[in-house]
Amino acid sequence: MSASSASSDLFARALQLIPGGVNSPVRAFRSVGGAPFFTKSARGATLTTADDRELIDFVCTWGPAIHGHNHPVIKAAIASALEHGTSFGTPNPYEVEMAELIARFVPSIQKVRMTSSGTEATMSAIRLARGFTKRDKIIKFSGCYHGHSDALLIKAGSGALTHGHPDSAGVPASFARETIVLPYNDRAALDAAFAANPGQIAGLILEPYCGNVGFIMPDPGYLDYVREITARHGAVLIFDEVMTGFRIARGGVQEREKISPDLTCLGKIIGGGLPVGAFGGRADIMDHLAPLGPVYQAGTLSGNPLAMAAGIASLRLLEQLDPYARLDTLGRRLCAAVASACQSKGIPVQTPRCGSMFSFFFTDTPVRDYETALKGDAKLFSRVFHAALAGGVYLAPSAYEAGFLSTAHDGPAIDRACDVLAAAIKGL
Ligand code: KE4
Repeated sequence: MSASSASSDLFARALQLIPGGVNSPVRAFRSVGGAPFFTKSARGATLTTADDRELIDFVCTWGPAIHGHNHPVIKAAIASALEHGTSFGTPNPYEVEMAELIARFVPSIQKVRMTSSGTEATMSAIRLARGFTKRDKIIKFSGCYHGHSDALLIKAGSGALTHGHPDSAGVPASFARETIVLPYNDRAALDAAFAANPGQIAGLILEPYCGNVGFIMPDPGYLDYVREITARHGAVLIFDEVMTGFRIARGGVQEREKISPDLTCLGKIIGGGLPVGAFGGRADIMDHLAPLGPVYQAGTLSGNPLAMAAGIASLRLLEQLDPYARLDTLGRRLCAAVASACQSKGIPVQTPRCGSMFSFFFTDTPVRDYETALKGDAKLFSRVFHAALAGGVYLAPSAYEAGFLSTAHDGPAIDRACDVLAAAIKGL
């Protein structure tokens, strides 16, 4: 679908002053082709574009909108906080309530520090792991994306993979040398890395369920092995749950898998749609952070009262509604509709999913890591993307992203989306 006049006019203006016309690369539609639409409002499961098109949204602003867009309870919480101001630069009551909620939802988090993005959270967690262990090397995994800090933009997923630059320019070789990149779901590679770097690995960071190379889940026992080998070698285990936190389960993947990492990175849902990130975990590690310890980390808007109020409302709604079974039913319906339509067309497809997080890989090879994810037919994905968009359904504009559902997708939205996606595939 080419953007119609309003969006295309906005895009033309944006291109004059904003690189690629976007403030985050994956929004640019470069891997699926065509020009992006602009959104002027959002409510529930729906985006309203600048062209007055209504789209059923399966990006959910990349995860935060688990209750749907502009939820009245979250909106009211922001409005109430706004009465008292937007930013104080001092501690505020909301930060305390957020810290208590996070600690209650995620028991492995004994202490937590707020940031304003997921990137800041993971960047800070890496620095903390290095400061705590006095070691330099970090292990990450191909296709995992942890935001755009230098140490982690190596064989990264999400927009880096989408645009074919998993290793970003501008990262000095000396930095990259300290990052060891391993294949996900490969125990032998873990053994080899620790054997080759005895006493040098400060930490290991991974998306416990990968959401930035499409959606990939771990082999049975893999995460237990990661936990065991990092403990054995004194490396800090960091779960990047920026995307999966509070989405896969109330306590994230670590609750579902019953594994306690040393540190956890969070974001998205805990901001209720406002800028946010957080990292937390073992108190003996977190107490190395300034002002207590030698690892410096800071942020003007960390713990911002509006973001905290929105996040608190979002977490409290999760506690009140416990929507996970409902989200799982919705996700199952959507993936079944796609799988059935593909089967009727003789198109091979994988539809990996956990609850309300999913993706579609057009391949008959089971996808279990970066290499097998690349076997998916990205061109076919683009055709499905545009056919769905023409029908009023907005999927993530990349074969290397996860899709998301919200509680607002229940009812007419999921019915229509299943019909549109089935028709899109059958019409290929
Ligand atoms: P932010 O800095 O974008 O708030 O968070 C970075 C980040 C860290 N860790 C994980 C697991 C993430 O998924 C992300 C960001 N996710 C992408 C979506 N793939 C954000 C969308 C974008 O880059 O525009």
